[in-house]
Amino acid sequence: MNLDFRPAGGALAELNLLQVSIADTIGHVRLNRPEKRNAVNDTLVLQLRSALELMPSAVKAIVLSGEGSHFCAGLDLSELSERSVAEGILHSRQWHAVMDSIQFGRVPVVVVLHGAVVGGGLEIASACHIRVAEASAYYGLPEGQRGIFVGGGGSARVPRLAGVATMTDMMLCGRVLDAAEGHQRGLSQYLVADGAGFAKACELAGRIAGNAPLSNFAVMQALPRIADLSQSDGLFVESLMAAIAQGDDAAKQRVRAFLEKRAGKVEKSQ
Ligand code: 1HE
Repeated sequence: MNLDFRPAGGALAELNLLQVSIADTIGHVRLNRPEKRNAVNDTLVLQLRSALELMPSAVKAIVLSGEGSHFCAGLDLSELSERSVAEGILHSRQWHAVMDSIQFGRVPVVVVLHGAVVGGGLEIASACHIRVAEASAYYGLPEGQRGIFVGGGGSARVPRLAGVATMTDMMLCGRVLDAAEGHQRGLSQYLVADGAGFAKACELAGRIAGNAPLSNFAVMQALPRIADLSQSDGLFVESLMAAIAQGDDAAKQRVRAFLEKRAGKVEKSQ
């Protein structure tokens, strides 16, 4: 997919630890601190939230990636040393707010993973909706070795992807999963060759951007919440969401297009 990404202007251009560009309905946010392996300091985590919030309304899907040889080395450990307990809680809650702004934001985020996806880097990845891993990607939670615990939502999100046992192994034993193991355990939905991740992510973002906005909204907002409910409550919420989505004009037009043979069929991927 050949998209003409152009650097974003205005307030988005001022986010100095990110590179933000836009091509039509797709926004691209790149972590841009390669000299520190995209380690996430307080400024970077807040800029990430700002980038999502400031995206123009024409943007319907976002691709997130990392500059340099690694996606993200996790929390910037140089900022950790002098925090009190209370400051530690607030810091973690700030990460939670930013990760929620990814997961429950306005548009879906497709993340491209390469090299180290560790600690807070894995927490960011697990807050995104679609994970495309390149062969070089590897996953670790070195918090166990650093004497700390995950604080950016990892304990809630990583087990939902890969299971409590895998996360326990990663934290207690320092187990590092390569791209193939991570894929097998559910950390990525797509596994591609090195260098192919961005194009794949753009292709997927293009498809997502072409969906009816209310369908994307339902998938982002309702699906993870239904998964946390009892089956009975979840099914009731599903009925509400289904009725809201199908009542929308976009749904009516799309269903009519299919019935009038103007819309694509469901076909096997190549
Ligand atoms: C950093 C960080 C960092 C690199 N905080 N400065 N995360 C970790 O425990 C992972 C720590 N990082 C690493 O294991 C390695 O850096 C990598 C495997 C990611 C990359 O290795 P490499 O050889 O390519 O780079 P490097 O030489 O280790 O690092 C380059 C520079 O980035 C160097 O700084 P310099 O001034 O000496 O050039 C490193 O110090 C710096 N750097 N990673 C600070 N993480 C919300 S809670 C989440 C909790 C966590 O994420 S804990 C896990 C933290």
